[in-house]
Amino acid sequence: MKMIRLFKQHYIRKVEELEGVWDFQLDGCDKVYRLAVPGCVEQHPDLLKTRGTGAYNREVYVEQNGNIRLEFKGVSHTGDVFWDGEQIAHHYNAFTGFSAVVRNAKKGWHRLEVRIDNTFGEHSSLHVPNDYYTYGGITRPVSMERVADIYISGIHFTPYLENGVWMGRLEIKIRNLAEEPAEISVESFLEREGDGGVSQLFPASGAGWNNVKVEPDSEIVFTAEQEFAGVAVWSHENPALYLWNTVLYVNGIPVDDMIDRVGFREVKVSGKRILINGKQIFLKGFNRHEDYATVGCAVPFQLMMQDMDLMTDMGANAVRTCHYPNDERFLDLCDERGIFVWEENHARGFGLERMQNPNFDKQCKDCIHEMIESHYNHPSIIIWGILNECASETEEGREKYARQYTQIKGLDTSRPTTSATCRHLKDICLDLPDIVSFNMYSGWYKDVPVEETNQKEIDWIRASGGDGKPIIVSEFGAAAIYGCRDRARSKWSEERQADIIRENLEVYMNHPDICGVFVWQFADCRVTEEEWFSTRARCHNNKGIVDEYRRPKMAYDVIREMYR
Ligand code: ADA
Repeated sequence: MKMIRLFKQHYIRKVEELEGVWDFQLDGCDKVYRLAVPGCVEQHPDLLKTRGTGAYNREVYVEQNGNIRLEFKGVSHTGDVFWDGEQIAHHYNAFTGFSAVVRNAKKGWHRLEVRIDNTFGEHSSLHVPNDYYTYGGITRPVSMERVADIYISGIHFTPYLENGVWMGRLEIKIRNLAEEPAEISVESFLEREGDGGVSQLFPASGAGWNNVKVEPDSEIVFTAEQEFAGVAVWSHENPALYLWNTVLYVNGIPVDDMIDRVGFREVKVSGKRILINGKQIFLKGFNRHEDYATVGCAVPFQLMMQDMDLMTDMGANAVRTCHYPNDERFLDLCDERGIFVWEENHARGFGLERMQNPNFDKQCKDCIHEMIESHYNHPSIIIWGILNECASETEEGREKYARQYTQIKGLDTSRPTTSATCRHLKDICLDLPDIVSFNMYSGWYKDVPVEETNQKEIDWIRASGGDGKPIIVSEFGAAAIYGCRDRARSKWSEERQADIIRENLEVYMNHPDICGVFVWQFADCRVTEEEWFSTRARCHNNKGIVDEYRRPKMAYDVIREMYR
């Protein structure tokens, strides 16, 4: 399955996907493996528990002299890229992409090496032993592009309503690699997939996008506010998408292009409600890890599709990308299916000590920047989340939460923020986000009554900085081992999980202060064996509504009944 996105992003720019079989060697081992890319090294029977470093290698053919741009959608969890032996990129974090440009590559064969590292240690503050597994590998797609000296390096689209008329703010970033200045023009237009009706945008109003001089070795941004009268709106019920096509001309010659998919929708927080295009929504969601039996986190598109079909079959309208930025193809699916997305940066369960890792602040900052830079245009993303269950009960932790929320607002003012807390009755950060979210396992970790526990939590939220804000129950649920049936409905049976899910949903879906729920979790996922996670049965987090092979447990039908 050759696919980087669910639609074609370039007609002028030549793109080749480097999907296939690459050589792989673990450091210190002579054996050369032939591994699939994208893929996890753990997929190979010799490499099931790889926690180490190694190198992927392959030859690539450059068809003509010119600049080569390599894009890696995800290398887990640290990648170092070499072109003919020379390092051209370093990147930490499996869940955000990165790219590198090789200037003036010569026609012919070249050697591409990707060194990977999925070890734990001080160098890695976000990939740590956890209640999900960190694999090794080139786990998301890789592409090789031919770019001119001047090319489009990014396009952002912000839809908004002005006096009832749809507007769009367009930002088009152009990079000039050359040593001399150039004169360029940019043209942009929007079209509905399939119906070819094109609304010519620029240079309709001569918006100053013609014959602009770009200095050598620089990057400039073209911006414009454009009216879009009569467009179809993106919503859960009717997720209308548009292809936004931008073409770059140098001396009148089209030299590059970039297409992204956008949707006209507006997200607002109004009092205790979340509004999409002015209409209140109630989020009926799942927490979904990128993890699947046998393929690890390198979930192929067909299986993403199956996950989407199962979640929508259960009546979900939302998904939370716990606990890291997701594969763009899954986000493309959410755009197409009208599924609301809470996307969050990479963090799960860091106490203050882990937040004090000297790499933590920068690795979070990079992750947030890369997540928003690359996922900005997805209409399905309606909330940016950070720092799941981190040290939000401490002053030092609060400084980090505040810094990250500020960073997000600096990158995107069009979406509300939140964070899932478990610092019950002692969180000191609830005044910072637009939406307050909490994780609560009434009936599983604690046999406490759902209703009273929930009301106590909400009363405390209202009195601790969260007054007047929307509230989301970002996690609730229970574990069950697939196939474990018990008329006594004891813990770990499918019956008990179904009972706990029902009892929780009956409270959360009927509380006036709650505007959304996310079941923990969609599917069972593998966890690391270090630390307390080794107490997890089968070294899996077994709270899935389906198991790791997507086989439904009894709770599937309870959610299907209640979400629909
Ligand atoms: C936490 C955490 C999840 C998962 C869950 C559980 O809320 O956010 O990642 O670990 O608990 O299963 O206990």
